[in-house]
Amino acid sequence: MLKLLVLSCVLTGLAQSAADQRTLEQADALVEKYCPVEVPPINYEEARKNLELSAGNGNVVYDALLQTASAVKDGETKDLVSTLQETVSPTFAIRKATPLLMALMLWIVWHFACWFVCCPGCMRCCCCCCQRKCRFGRAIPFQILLWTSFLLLAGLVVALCAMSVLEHKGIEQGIQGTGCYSAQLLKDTVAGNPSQNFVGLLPAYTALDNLSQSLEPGSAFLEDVQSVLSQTEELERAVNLVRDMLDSLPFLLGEPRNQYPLGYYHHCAICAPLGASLDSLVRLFDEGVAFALNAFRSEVARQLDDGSSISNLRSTIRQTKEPIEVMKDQILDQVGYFVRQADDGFEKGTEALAGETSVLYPSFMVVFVASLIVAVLGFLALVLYSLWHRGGAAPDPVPVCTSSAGAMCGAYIFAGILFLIGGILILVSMVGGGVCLAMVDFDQQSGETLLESLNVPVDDTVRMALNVADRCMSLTSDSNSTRNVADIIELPALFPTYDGETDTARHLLADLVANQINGAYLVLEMALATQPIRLADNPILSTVRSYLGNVNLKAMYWPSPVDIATHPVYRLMPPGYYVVSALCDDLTLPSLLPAGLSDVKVPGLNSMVVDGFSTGSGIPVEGMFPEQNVTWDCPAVLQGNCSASNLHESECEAAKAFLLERKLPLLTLPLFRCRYLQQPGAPAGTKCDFASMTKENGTWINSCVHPNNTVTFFEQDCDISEFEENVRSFDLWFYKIFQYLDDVVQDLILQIAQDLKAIVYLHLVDPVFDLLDGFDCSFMQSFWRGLTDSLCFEAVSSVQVVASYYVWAASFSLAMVLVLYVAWRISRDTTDAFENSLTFPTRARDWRNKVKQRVGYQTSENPTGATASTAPAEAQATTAPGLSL
Ligand SMILES: *[C@@H]1O[C@H](CO)[C@@H](O)[C@H](O)[C@H]1NC(C)=O
Ligand SMILES: *[C@@H]1O[C@H](CO)[C@@H](O)[C@H](O)[C@H]1NC(C)=O
Ligand SMILES: *[C@@H]1O[C@H](CO)[C@@H](O)[C@H](O)[C@H]1NC(C)=O
Ligand SMILES: *[C@@H]1O[C@H](CO)[C@@H](O)[C@H](O)[C@H]1NC(C)=O
Ligand SMILES: *[C@@H]1O[C@H](CO)[C@@H](O)[C@H](O)[C@H]1NC(C)=O
Ligand SMILES: CC(=O)N[C@H]1CO[C@H](CO)[C@@H](O)[C@@H]1O
Repeated sequence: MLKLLVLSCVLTGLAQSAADQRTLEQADALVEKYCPVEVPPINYEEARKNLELSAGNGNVVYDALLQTASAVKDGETKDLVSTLQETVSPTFAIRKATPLLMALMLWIVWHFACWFVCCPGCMRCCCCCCQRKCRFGRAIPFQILLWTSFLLLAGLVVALCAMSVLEHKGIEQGIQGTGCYSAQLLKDTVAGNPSQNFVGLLPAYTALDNLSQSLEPGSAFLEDVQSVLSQTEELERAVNLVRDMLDSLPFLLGEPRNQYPLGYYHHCAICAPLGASLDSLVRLFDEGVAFALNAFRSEVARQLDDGSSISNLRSTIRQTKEPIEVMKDQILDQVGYFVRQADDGFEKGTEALAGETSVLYPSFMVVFVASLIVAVLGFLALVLYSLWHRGGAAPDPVPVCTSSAGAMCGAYIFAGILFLIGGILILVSMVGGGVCLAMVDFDQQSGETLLESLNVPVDDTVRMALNVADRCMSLTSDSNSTRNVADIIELPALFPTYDGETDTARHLLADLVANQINGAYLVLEMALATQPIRLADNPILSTVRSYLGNVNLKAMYWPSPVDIATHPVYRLMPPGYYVVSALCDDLTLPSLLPAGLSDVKVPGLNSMVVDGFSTGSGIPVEGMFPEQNVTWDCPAVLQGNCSASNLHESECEAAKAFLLERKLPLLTLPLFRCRYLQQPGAPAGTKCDFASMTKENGTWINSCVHPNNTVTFFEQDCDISEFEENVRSFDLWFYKIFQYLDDVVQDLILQIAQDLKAIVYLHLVDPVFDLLDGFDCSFMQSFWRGLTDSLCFEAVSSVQVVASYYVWAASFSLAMVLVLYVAWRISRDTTDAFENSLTFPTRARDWRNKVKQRVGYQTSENPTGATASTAPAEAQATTAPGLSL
């Protein structure tokens, strides 16, 4: 059962990708077929004005739709028609509806007028008044007027129809452009567009798939990483050792009991400056190659070796794959319409309008030919009129009247049809213009409003899609804001601080792993470029080591004047003794010490008790006792009676008390805290001796690092000599551990900075960054601009132009009807005037006589000349109804 399920999944997957492939191929073919389109340069301002004009003041229908929607949302009952009635101004409605109304009117009038025009009998019944013999009909000025107005109107009609033929190109190009840009969009979206920096949804999907595969436990990538990590483990050991030793010394020096032995009124003079000078060594190490190298290695290990962050990344990738697949399917589905060759595709849908099967050109040609025919008919009618019209002297020959009537009816029908077509086209361009304005102005806000008004629920997914569309496609969106989908798409945050918190795809994909590793590598690169690789012989280290080697702590514990000055007894001690150290002898401190200590002459206890000394400013300070009156064995014995002192007795007592109670204990009691490295594997409290750490046959042994690559320390109380030894030991420690570190770095630098970096970047960092950078969706704006250019600014505006041409042509054609009507009317009136003496019965009798004559082949006299013209009139009467139907 499970197998079956998996099989069917795989099969649908295959089938789907095959269908996708086919659609892509069709898109390719369509791009070949339709692209490139030459869109003539567009004056957007003017084109927009035209669109607004045809869509109505600020897009009337669209506004009405939105108003209706908001009204319905507010619970009012309202429909689109009533909103339209409220919002549309009467002038606008009249302007849009006039051509159709004209067509309707002409159609109605036809039934009353044209047969009536063409039926002489009725004409006579209605307009007896008009039956007269016009003399001016032959007048030259009248004829010139007639001809000029006719030629002008006919010329205009034919020219307008000819110009409208040219417009078919705009419509066809617009539709071709729509096909081209849609196919291009589909192709770019799914397969990618390197020139516009878009990777394509299919490649993106594949890349994510590859990525998640290489992150599966046990993948070749992870195994490679593992092996390099284990080969370079020693670096971590060395760096941890150095790091912790560097931390340990400040601990030692900063320990309060070492700085101010509790209650002993002395402070450590070297501790603070030594700690400060250590800072530059710590900085050297922290910014150095070894540390950066280890940081990079540890970052890789942290991200890839331990399960949680890699499984987070895997799940993020899975999450990202989903919307990408949905997007791909949506695009293939929606835009696929423009590409599919099936019956419901765009190509089939527009067959009639574009391409070889287009009926646009033939239809425009038919209209044009019809206009020519109408013009030629009118021309012929006027020629006949000019040739044969007698100016009322005699009845015109029959063709004069019939031809002008025919031409007139032709022009009339033509005008009606053109009004109808033009009216329809105006409505089409009004709706098209409205849609186009909405497209041109599209942004997230308008998209949301439109969806709401169409009653489509706008949830977070739709909002995200709209946001993407807004930033990617909208022609009005801020050009400075990002066009990278990875920055736009929001996914549920990995560690949300509140319910429903989201985060951009870029953060989720990159921040987790790639950014961290990349950041660590950038630091390493920086260190490699600017820092020395070896540190053991670095001057900063040498300085610190020389400080450490020259430490003499007994000479560096100095009385704390403030404490003494506030003590009830000690405050009587002469201030000259404030500079006396805890060392028995005087000492001039070595010059290789931090400033403030180097070359300082420090008086010792002997000078204080017996010898005296001079301060830095040269003032002599006497010893407490004359030599013969004291028993002094530094630091064990001090016996002297202050009554035999060099000082006042009280001063002497104070100094003596201070010496005995606060100075001598410093030298003998375990007042200090020492800090030792724990020997790995030994009972707690076993010191690890730096002497045992040696380099043998190229490898370091006994480095005092635990198997878990850390070091541990322990502390214990100690006297000042041990403490001094403790501090001084760091000199040699630093020498050895930095040697060790340098050796390890030298061994492993290539493996980490090149091999490990190459593996991780090839399989993880670069793919992630490439993917994220390859999501620039600017190509969608090109699509949208191309689509609006071709569909709106070309096709719709061409339709609009054709519509106005036709309406004008129809109007001129109607005027032409008037001109022909004048000619016909004159001719008709003259004819009628010659007939007007005859009543209907006489005409009937004549008719009978004529029939008799024809039947009997007899010639007989015509009673009057007028009857001769009745026959043609009758003939016309019989043809007229035919025309009128
Ligand atoms: C995905 O992996 C396959 C083979 O492992 C490789 O051929 C293909 O180029 C990779 N695709 C991407 C986008 O990395
Ligand atoms: C876009 O950025 C440029 C420079 O960064 C700035 O001069 C311009 O004002 C910004 N435009 C907008 C619309 O923010
Ligand atoms: C110090 O000397 C005085 C007299 O010189 C004497 O009275 C006193 O007892 C002596 N003090 C001590 C502690 O010996
Ligand atoms: C170092 O090498 C020498 C000779 O090659 C050998 O005798 C000695 O045992 C080696 N020492 C260690 C610690 O391996
Ligand atoms: C490493 O091992 C030592 C000794 O076994 C132990 O004291 C220390 O806590 C360990 N450190 C870590 C980080 O596990
Ligand atoms: C100041 C004082 O008392 N000095 C005495 C020191 O000791 C000698 C003898 O040892 C005396 O002579 C001094 O008077």
